[in-house]
Amino acid sequence: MKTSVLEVINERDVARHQQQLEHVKNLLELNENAFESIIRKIQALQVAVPSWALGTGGTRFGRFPAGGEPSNLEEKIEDVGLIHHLTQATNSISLHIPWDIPKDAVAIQQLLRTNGLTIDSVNSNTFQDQKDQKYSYKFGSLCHTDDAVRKQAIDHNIEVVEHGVKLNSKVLTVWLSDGSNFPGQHHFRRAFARTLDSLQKIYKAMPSDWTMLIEYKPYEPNFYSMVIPDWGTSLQLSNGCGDRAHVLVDLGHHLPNTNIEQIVARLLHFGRLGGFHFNGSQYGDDDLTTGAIKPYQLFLIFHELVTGANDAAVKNPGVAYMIDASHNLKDPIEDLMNSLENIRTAYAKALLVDFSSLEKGQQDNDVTRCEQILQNAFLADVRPLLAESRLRSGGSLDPISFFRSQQIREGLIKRRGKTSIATGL
Ligand code: LRH
Ligand code: MN
Repeated sequence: MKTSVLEVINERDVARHQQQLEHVKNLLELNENAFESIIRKIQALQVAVPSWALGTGGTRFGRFPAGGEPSNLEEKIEDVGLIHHLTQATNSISLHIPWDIPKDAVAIQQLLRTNGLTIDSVNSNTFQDQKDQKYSYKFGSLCHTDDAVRKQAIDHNIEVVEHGVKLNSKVLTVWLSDGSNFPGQHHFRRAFARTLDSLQKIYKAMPSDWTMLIEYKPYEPNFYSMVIPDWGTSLQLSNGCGDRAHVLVDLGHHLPNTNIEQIVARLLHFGRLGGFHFNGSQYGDDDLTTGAIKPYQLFLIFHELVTGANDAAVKNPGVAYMIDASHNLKDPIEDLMNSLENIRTAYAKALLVDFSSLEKGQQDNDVTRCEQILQNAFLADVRPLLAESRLRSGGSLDPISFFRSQQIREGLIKRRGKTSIATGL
């Protein structure tokens, strides 16, 4: 079997990697079992990549294409396949309908298999008017005052589920841009009631083994109120639909200084944490690289997930991990690999927390001790553990330097051109 370039380069760098790994194992005083268990858990953490984040994003002020962008679903699957090949951390892709309507579901299924991928969730879109659309969503969709507009939006979500069924997905993600820009524009209680009624109709139309994820957002594109602004509203809508409806937490959808890790703990307590859209932000829904701005917050979120997973009292369904970011400056593929690395880093550090000492410190209200225990884990260098996880899964020891050393972006530009545009944000 011909040795791949990736294997040759890994072979060149493995001695240095082994050295760093030994050093970290000693520093962390990890016995063999603990070490092996952490490596296995890191290998198992898979985060879906969004089909709408493989091109260069932009803002209303400008967009600076990277070139070689995928201009159809097939090329998007190819790019996620490449990211998974190098990182071994993203074995699924989220689709946005109608941006990524599969023309030939059977062919797409085959292409997914070839790339070791599956479809995790399908996302509906009632925040844009499609050219052949009868009614506009300018004043909302599932909350609209006009039955006909709500019916159009409900039918769209049911159509999205039908596309998902053809691709073996089992998750519908609903994010609504519905809201108002001025006081008095919305009757808040009636807008909520109409939205609940619409979601219940979609929920009833879903196959019985499907899950609905309801995503909240405090503002944008509406700037006075959003019909689903916070986790409490999303939780009540989930309760109103049924036990296969859960809350989706997009990290960028929180007002400044929100304690997101406590929201995660609350949703785990109620057993309604359905999933995440990971990204980084300084101010609003900036959709920057995950963990680029607040790595400690990301660690604390994973600390809640790990302690929740280790607590038999927590009855929460499986949590869907997805990235939802857009890349205004960085190469989209590099940025996604960066996010995957930062997410696994936060998880690996959370696995290093000395839980029994922390529980004792919390029981004794020994504040300093508790913080120290978390800091010890957070300040650990887990990069060799992540590299080892990738190596054992057949990935690259260093995905971004491999991507650059093999001039993969240049190759994509040669094949797809400098101006190819990817559908999405
Ligand atoms: C809304 C959102 C939602 C997607 C969209 C692409 O801000 O986070 O998850 O549908 O971005
Ligand atoms: Mn999102």
